[in-house]
Amino acid sequence: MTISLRAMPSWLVLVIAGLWLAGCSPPADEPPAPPPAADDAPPLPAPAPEPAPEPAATPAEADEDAVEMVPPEEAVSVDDAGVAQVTIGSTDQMQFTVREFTVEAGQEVELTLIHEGRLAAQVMGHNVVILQPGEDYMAFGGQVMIEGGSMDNDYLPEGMRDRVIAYTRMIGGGETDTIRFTAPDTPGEYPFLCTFPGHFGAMNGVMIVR
Ligand SMILES: [Cu+2]
Repeated sequence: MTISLRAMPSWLVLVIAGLWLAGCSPPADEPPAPPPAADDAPPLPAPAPEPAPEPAATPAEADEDAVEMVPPEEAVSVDDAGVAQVTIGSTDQMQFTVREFTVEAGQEVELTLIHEGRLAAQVMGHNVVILQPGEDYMAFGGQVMIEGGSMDNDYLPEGMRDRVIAYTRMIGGGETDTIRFTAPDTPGEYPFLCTFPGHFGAMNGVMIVR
């Protein structure tokens, strides 16, 4: 365009200049273009990760903490020599697997205590102490500490042993102890317990002699 500015009125020059400026440069007060949405937009909720498939609980896992109890009628087997074989499990959950078993009066008994747990005897020791009839396992268990029970005497103080029919030693996780004794000639109910401090409330049972 070859228009001489001199030929135009000065107001027209200003108008043309204004239009030219308006077309070429953005007005100063125009808000800046929004930044790319990725930086500034409210974060979209992250897509939920695929839920990991729940491992199917096998019966063994589901019952991991449950103690497999042995019913009284299955707790004793008599071997070829006529000896009553009794196996009592014990656990880190402070439980016996056998709470009742029956032997004949005067029968030879071989009793095995198994500690099925992992904890040491100092923290989760177990024994089986079978008491004379008429003894109360709660009273007996409570008296053990008063009479000087300790790991050194298997929590069975010397002064209390005449109230006992038979007893195992105090064992820890993975250990076993087997004792052999003759069942009393007198039929009756003979309480048993673990004498580790605080265990007798949960760890007790009865040997029935018939
Ligand atoms: Cu115990």
